[in-house]
Amino acid sequence: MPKKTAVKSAASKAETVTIHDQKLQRGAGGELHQIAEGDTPILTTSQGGPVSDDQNTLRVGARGPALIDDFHFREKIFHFDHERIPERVVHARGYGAHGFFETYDSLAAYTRADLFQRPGEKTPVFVRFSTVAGNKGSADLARDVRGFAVKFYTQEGNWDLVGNNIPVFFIQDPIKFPDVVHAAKQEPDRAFPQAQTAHDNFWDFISLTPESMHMIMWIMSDRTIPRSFRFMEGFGVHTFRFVNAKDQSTFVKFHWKPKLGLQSVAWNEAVKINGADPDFHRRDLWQSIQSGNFPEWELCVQLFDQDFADSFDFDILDPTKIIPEEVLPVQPIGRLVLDRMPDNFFAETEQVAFMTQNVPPGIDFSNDPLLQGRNFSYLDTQLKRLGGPNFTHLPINAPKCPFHNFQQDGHMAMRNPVGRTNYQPNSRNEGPRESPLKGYRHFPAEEQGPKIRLRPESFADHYSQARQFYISQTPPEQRHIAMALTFELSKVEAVVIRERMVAHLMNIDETLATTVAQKLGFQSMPKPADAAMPTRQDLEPSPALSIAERGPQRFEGRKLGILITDGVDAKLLKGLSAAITKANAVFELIAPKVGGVTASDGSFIEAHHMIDGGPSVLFDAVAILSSTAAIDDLVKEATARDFVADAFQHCKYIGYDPSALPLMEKAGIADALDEGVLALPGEEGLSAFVTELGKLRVWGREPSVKLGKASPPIKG
Ligand code: HDE
Repeated sequence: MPKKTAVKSAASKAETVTIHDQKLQRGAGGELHQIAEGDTPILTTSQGGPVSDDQNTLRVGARGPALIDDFHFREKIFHFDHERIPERVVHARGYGAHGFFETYDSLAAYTRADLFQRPGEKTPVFVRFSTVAGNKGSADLARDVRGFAVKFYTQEGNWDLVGNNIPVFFIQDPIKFPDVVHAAKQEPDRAFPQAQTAHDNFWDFISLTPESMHMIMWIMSDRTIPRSFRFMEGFGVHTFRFVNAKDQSTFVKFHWKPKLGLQSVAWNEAVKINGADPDFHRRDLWQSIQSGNFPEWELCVQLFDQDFADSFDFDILDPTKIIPEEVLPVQPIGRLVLDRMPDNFFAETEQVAFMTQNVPPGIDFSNDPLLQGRNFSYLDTQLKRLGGPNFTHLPINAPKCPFHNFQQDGHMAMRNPVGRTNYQPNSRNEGPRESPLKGYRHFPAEEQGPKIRLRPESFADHYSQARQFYISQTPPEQRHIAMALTFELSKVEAVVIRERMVAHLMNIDETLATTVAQKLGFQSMPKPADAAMPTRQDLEPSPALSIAERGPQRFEGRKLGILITDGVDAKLLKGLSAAITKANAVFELIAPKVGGVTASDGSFIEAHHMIDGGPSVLFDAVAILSSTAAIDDLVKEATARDFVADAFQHCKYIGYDPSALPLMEKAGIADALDEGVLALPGEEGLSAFVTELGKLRVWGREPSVKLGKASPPIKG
């Protein structure tokens, strides 16, 4: 290789070249430079110094060692090296959006919180959805609890309602939080599995923690594999207090209800989505907001007084319990609309600092021990994550109402007081003052008792509500719980842990316990786990706990995947897309090759995906619109066969035109066609077809494609 040592200036070697309309200069080593011209701003260092060459470090000779004089290189790399801040210990993977909350009616009778005083009042909000266990780069469809954290920028300070999509939690005391999180995350020696609870550590901890059984029923249900953030409920979990202007308190539990209804995916589908599009939930939120389909939730409350609390079956301070909606109705008090994506993910979604202790006057805490523990933890964690006490100076965390105090200095201080007076009382009459009337007043609850480490006896029933949740599910949902438990426990190596778990299930539902035991290959059933309190059999099922019971019965907000080929019936395709759009749903076209297809009328139809990149798991329902001429080629594509077979086994609706029947045959479903596999009607019937899609899934199909025949029962 020739060694060139001649030293010339870059400019003297530069040659102008044009590549795809881009005018660039080529340097001596063949590298391309974009040079500022006309009004283009000049690249500078962070100190404002103009940069002449951003492609080559400063060296002794063209092939010599680098020089420490190169302050531009050093600054650039220094900044890059420090781009990351610690990811959240839990809820590391998240996605956020801006929007507003609109109050329906005045709640002045219950709370003096400013945002609830005036009907129609709009309060800006920022919402961050998250998974819990996975690291920042983990996939969206992990089986996991979802965070649902809302920051309301009220006129009297920020209110953070930091909730989850599940209304109960694993533990009753915050001192166990590090343990449950350590156990759930990847095992410390091997650093896997990532974003999964299907491993020994998690189930070891859980099987030794009966208080988590209610939560286990929820996380093994379809709630933990939501179709999208838009179709999830949210819960404040703890009991809070509303406090009115007369300092009277009402207990309150918060619920978020998605306007488009609840929806989840199937487990086998979730696994495949994670491969096909690990950003499935992010993309869904991004696409719907960017296209003007703003997701919406209603904020609902359950309000109750001390008498209700005293007479209710369980302790209202216990975060492993709910108050069923059938016992105490949820009342809508306002709506949340998300209508704007952040301009910058890091600045907003990553740096947003939620804290349960951010409450405005009129909202107060109960003695739920978990809530009290959280009130310590969230401030503490922000200091570590955001690097200093001034994280409220970041725009995403700053209040949007006037604020004044004497706090000063610290790392990265951006709000710096002016003048001489930085304390009060002061005799100069300068600076802000307290307001006993407007300021936050804690509810003066009377407290007494010995200083003690003791769990209340009223927290001791760990199985009754777990059972109530299970018996409130439809048979397909119960099947999913059994399948999820089987899958998770099948990944546990220690047999004793599996047995301990099945022993707990015996206290919840014997059929569930037996089904799981059969699938795990048990030869005999273990004895039920020792219970502090026997499981109550008298709690009525609560239909509100089932997703399937409350299906939306409409396809609005959902996505149809239409597989098309050359020769597709142009009129049918046009009619189907119009019917989908009319139902406020969307569709995407999938074609055998990149680009698109030529339709029956000779027009070219652009496709959104090539079949390999658009598997049916990405859609709520599918339609196959092929042509007699193209079907032979299509059936040869393994991905096309998977498209149909997966849609079928995930219990989706499948619409097809007659030319697609050979594909059904090759996909192995031609003999199993049921009420969810529909020959597409003529144009006039298409809107009825789309109405049918509103049923979302044909769960009745599942036993024929999934669990197979029941194994013979195990003797106890
Ligand atoms: Fe959290 N939790 N948590 N948590 N949590 C955090 O705060 C904690 C709990 C929840 O999008 C951390 O900023 C303790 C229940 C959400 O930024 C940390 C306990 C519920 C988010 C923390 C709990 C939640 C967090 C980690 C038991 C549902 C994400 C990073 C006493 C009501 C917020 C951070 C976001 C985040 C502590 C239990 C919801 C470490 C100690 C129950 C949605 O402070």
